[in-house]
Amino acid sequence: MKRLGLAIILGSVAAFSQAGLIDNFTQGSYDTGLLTTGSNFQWVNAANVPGGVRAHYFEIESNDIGDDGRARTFLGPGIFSVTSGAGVDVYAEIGYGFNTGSASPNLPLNLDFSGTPIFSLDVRSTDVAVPYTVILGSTTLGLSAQRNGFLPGAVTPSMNAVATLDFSGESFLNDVDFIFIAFDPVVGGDFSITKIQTVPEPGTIAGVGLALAAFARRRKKA
Ligand SMILES: [Ca+2]
Ligand SMILES: [Ca+2]
Repeated sequence: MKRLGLAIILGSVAAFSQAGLIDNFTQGSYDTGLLTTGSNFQWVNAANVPGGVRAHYFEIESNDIGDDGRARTFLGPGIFSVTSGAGVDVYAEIGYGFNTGSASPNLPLNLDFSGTPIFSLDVRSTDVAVPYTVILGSTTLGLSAQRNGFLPGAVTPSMNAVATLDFSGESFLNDVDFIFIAFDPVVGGDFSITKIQTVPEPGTIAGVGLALAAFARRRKKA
């Protein structure tokens, strides 16, 4: 992480809520406009995301030819989009559990991901694969875990592509206080995502399906 710091702050445990949808980008518009240098930090109010605030950080890492970069969260279409011109290297972060104006997580979300330990992104478009990092943590328990992956390359909207990272086995998933996601596209790289959610392990879903099928078979016999 570069700007959204993750200093652990002890907080009190509030009411826990079940996880699932984290963000579908239908609330809280954000647009850096064209940047050729420097960085942009924004906290956007979005009532339907955990904590009600989506923290954004966007940075021009390097720029060879004076072209432009852009980070957008569109209101309405439901897209978080990062684009960069040829020769421009950008970096973007999204955070939840950060109060407006704070680069450290200080708005404990108290989410329970224990039944939905798979962190899932709906990927609308990419040109080339995009390295990304997700950090989940509990400020109450002083624990966090990081996973790294890639958004697949050459994604188009009709592909319904999904990128997942597995946090199962982490001991603090019943008290997730902050969510941090960093995207580091290569030079000229673009991507857009439409949904962030946590989902059950595939085996859990299959198990439920098998149990239902067995139940249906028993009912038929009876
Ligand atoms: Ca907590
Ligand atoms: Ca980059």
